[in-house]
This record gives sequence, C-alpha cells and structure tokens, in this order.
Amino acid sequence: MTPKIWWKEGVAYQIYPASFKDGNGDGLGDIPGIISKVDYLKDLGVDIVWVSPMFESPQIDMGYDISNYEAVHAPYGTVEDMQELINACHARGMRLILDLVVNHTSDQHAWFRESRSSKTNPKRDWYIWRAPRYDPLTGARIPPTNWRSYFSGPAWEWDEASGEYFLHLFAKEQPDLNWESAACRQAIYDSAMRFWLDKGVDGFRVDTVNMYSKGPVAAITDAPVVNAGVFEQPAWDLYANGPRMHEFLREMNDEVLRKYDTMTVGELPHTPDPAKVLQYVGAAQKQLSMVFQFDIVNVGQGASYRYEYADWRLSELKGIVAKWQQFIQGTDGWTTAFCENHDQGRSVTRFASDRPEYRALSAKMLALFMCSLTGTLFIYQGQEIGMVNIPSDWPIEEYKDIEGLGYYREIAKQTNNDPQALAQVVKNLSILGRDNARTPMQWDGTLHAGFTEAEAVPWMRVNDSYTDINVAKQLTEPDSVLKFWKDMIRFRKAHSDLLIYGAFDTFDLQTEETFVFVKSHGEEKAVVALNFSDSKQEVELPGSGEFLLQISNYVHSENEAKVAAGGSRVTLQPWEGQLYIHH
Ligand code: ISL
Repeated sequence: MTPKIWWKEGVAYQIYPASFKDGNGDGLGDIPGIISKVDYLKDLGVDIVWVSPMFESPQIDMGYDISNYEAVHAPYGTVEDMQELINACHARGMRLILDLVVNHTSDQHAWFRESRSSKTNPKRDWYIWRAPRYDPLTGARIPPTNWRSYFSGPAWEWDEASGEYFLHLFAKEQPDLNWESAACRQAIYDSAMRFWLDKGVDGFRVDTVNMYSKGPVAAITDAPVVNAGVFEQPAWDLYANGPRMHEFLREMNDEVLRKYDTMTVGELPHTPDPAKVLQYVGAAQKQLSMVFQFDIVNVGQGASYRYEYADWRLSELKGIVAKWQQFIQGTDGWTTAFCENHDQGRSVTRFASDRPEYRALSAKMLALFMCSLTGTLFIYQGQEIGMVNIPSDWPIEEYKDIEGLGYYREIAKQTNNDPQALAQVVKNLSILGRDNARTPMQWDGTLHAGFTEAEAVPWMRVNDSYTDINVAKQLTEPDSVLKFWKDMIRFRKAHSDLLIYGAFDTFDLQTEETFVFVKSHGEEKAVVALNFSDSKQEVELPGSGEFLLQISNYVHSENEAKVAAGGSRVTLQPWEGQLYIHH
C-alpha cells in the first residue's frame, strides 16, 4: 500500500484571486479578501489552499503572464499580505501552494526585456529566438515553423528591432523560456521557487509542466499539416514531453523541492498514455507528487477547436475516470480527483443538470462522486455551493478571457462575421469557455453577491444566479450543497483507507445513465452508485453480503440505516448518488 502523506489525504481548494473576495472595494478580488475567508475554508474541511497566480503581471492572461515572480500584482496586495496569508493558513493547520508558471514569462519581465534588447545580450538564449524563413514563391517573411499558439494565430512573434522571431505557445505577450539554458533554469529555481518556499509556501501547482523541453532551438521543426490551407498547425506532439523533460524535473526536485516539505501537482496536457504519466508521478522518479490529467475536462470538446461543443456520453466519462483511478494501482505513483478549475465550465452544467429542479441535487451527487475517488481531491472555488455556468444569453461583451475571445475573433474572420456562426460561438463559450469559472464568487444575496461593495463595479459580471446560489444562504440551510460537501469531506477523511487510498473497480462501463463503482481496502468495501439522468434507475449492487447505506443526496442524515444485499437491485432517484459500506 502506498505510504500515507499529508498531500495525499489533504483536501485542496483552488482560489482564483481576481474573483474570490474583494477586501478593498475596488471591484477586484485581493489577498486581504482571501485572508478574510480563511476560516470559511477551514470550516469546509480544506487542508491545502492553492492560490492561482497573484504575482506582478500585466494581466494579459489573468496573471499567467508574470513580469516579476518576487512581487505581488499591486491591486491584489503585497508580499507582506502573502506572508500574512501563509501564516494564517499555517496557524489553522492548513498548507498553502502557489502556481509555478515557468514555461513562459510576461514580455514585460526584466529577463525578456534584456533578452530582446540585442542578439548579443547574455540573456538572449533565455528565450527561444530564431531567424525568419522566406516563402519560396512570394519571398514574404514567414515564421521559423508553422506552429499554432493556444490562443489562436502563429506561435512565433516577429521582433523588428533584433530581426528574429521569438516563440510563444500561448499569447504573444507570453514568450517561452528556454530551458536548454542552465543559467535560465537556475534563475527560475531562485526567483519563482526558493523565494516563496523560504517564506513558508508548501509547494506548487505547476503550469503546463510537460512543455519545457523543446530540444535545441535550431532543431524545432514544422508540425504535420492537419488543417489544409492554413499556415498554423497544432504542434503539441513536438513540444509536449520533450527529450529532456524528466531530466529538468529531476534537477528541479534535487536542487529545490526535496530541501523543503513540499507537494507538486503538475498540469499534464496531451499525455494520454498512463505509462508516460507514471514517469512523472512515480515516487521513485523523484519529479512530481501528482498531475492533473486532461481527459475528464476535455469531455465534450470538439476535435478541431476546444470550444466546439460536441455531445458526449456517460460511458466515455466512466472509462476516463476508471483509467485514471486505476493507473497507479500496484505502482508507487499518485493521482488527483477533480472536475473543475479556472480553465473549464462548471461541472454541474457540463456533467450534471443545472435545471432548477435538479441543480442542487446533481451538485451533491457530483460531490459524493468526487469525494469517493482515490487521489488528492481538488475543489475549485464555488464548486462547493454548486455554482453554474454563465447564462447562455450573455453577449460576447461580458466575456474576458483571451483564449475565448481569440476563438471568437478567429471564427468571425473565417465566416466574415456571420451572425449565426457567431451566435453558435457564444453558445459554445457558455458551455466550455474559461470565463464560466471566473465569475465572482457568490458569497451572499446582496448586490454583487457580496463579492465586493455595493458601490463598486466588479471586474467581471456576477452570474445572475447569485440570489439563489450563495454561501450565506447555504450556511443556513440544513440540506444545502455546501452542507453536503462538508459532510462528504468529513466522511471521506473518516474512511480514508477506502475512499482516499482504496483500489477502484467498476462493472458497468457501457451503460449511459448510471455509474456504479467499488472502492476496496482489504476486506472493507464501499459501493458508490450514481444516477446521471432525469429518471429513476435501477442498478445491481455488486458483490455479496450486506451493505449499509451510509450516504445519499436524497436523505439528509448520515448513517440513516438501510440495508441492501449484494447482488440485489436498488433504485436510484433522478440524479441520486448512494454510498454503501459493506462489512
Ligand atoms: O484550458 C486548456 C485546456 O483545456 C488550455 O487551453 C490551457 O491553456 C492549458 O491547459 C494551459 O493552461 C495553463 O496555462 C495557460 C493559462 O492560460 C491557463 O490558465 C493555465 O491553467 C498559460 O499559462
């Protein structure tokens, strides 16, 4: 059995600083606002607080474009405020982790300004610079390769002054660091890591952790053409999981992380092969504690554009969950359980039902689901009250995210502003857009949901649902989503061998309405039965012997005794989740 460690059993909670709580009435969340809610998090059962980027930044990509790792974005507060937050978490027995965004910096970072200043600057090779190519037919200058950036358009930006292109996998204001430079790596370890670890930070969520190794700059080549007639092509096979990736992470671990008691959770896109994932998360590999797999949040995304909504089936979701629950079994690796973050639509809308009659029930069913999974559990702010997506009638003007807006502009260009096509884009964004997760946290039913003061203008429109869905209301209701999450978190910790560390097994991967799985630890077993539909369903309890129903989102008191025999059929109400323990 895998050894027990704090970061395996801890419940993590992600805070998106812009939208969590405004402490000074300027309409933007901030660090003092977070400090004012630390007791709320403790009361929920949170052990690990993850704060998304709060570093100095021009905010082209909501702080994932960092201009100084050692300073705080001034509207959020100061380094002293961060120290106070770290201390406030520690005083309550909680840990705090930060985002480590070191695939790229902002183009306003001092390192990039120097690098850009001339071809002979000592930091020139801290970023990825390449000479242009020229189109053999027209003679026109073209980028060194055909790579497409995540936020639309080419992944190379021309720098007129020095006569070369620089690489940016994300926005042109986010130039990629060149990890081939040892001096650059050392600067990253010092500035982005040791600076904060020495202040007591307990680890990092590591942004795009598998894209650092792109090979020598001169060896970067064109991606295969998959979209005929278009210059920019998806290139992740060429830059994800590159040749020196594991060497770099081992070095980072050896020189920095292992000297502190830390955890790391890496973001691991484009890596469907479990054997490859184990190379990052196996304990013996000495690289990362765990990673976020993308399969679950990719469900329903189109093949050519991530925002092209595609119908999905429950069997697909079940297969994905089973795969990433089981891949660590019998290994020394570890995994995560999550279904939301700041880059995704809200889980109730995407995976369950946000219709008024089922919203709260299905949010609780998802809570039961998540709290029963093996791995470190991550909750995204607002998930604990069942926040839902942006209403589909919000116009594009309400959307703020660079990626979503880039997609909108691209389709506008391709279709010559066709109103029907653009209406479809807005509809897609209201399901899959990153902005769905970024609307302000709904604290109460007063103007602006208690996120900021009444006279202030929130930086982003508050979701219309706030009078119905908010923390204050749910704190008073005995059967609220929030109360259910608290109960589930407590239950998960009380049954940690089964629920956090247990082996996962499932029997009904084919059915499209229900999901039944078993967690086991030695002789102990839990059966979880979930109904993902609007109608009653019958399922068979696997195994034999007696099962005691411990939790259902339809009954409010824990341990309401109801016994069912293994092999018998039980009925699930619409969107009901049941958890049985066998003994
Ligand atoms: O959301 C995505 C996949 O579903 C990607 O578009 C996303 O950009 C990618 O997963 C990387 O995300 C991370 O790095 C980005 C930043 O914009 C995201 O917010 C961050 O989570 C660049 O730093």
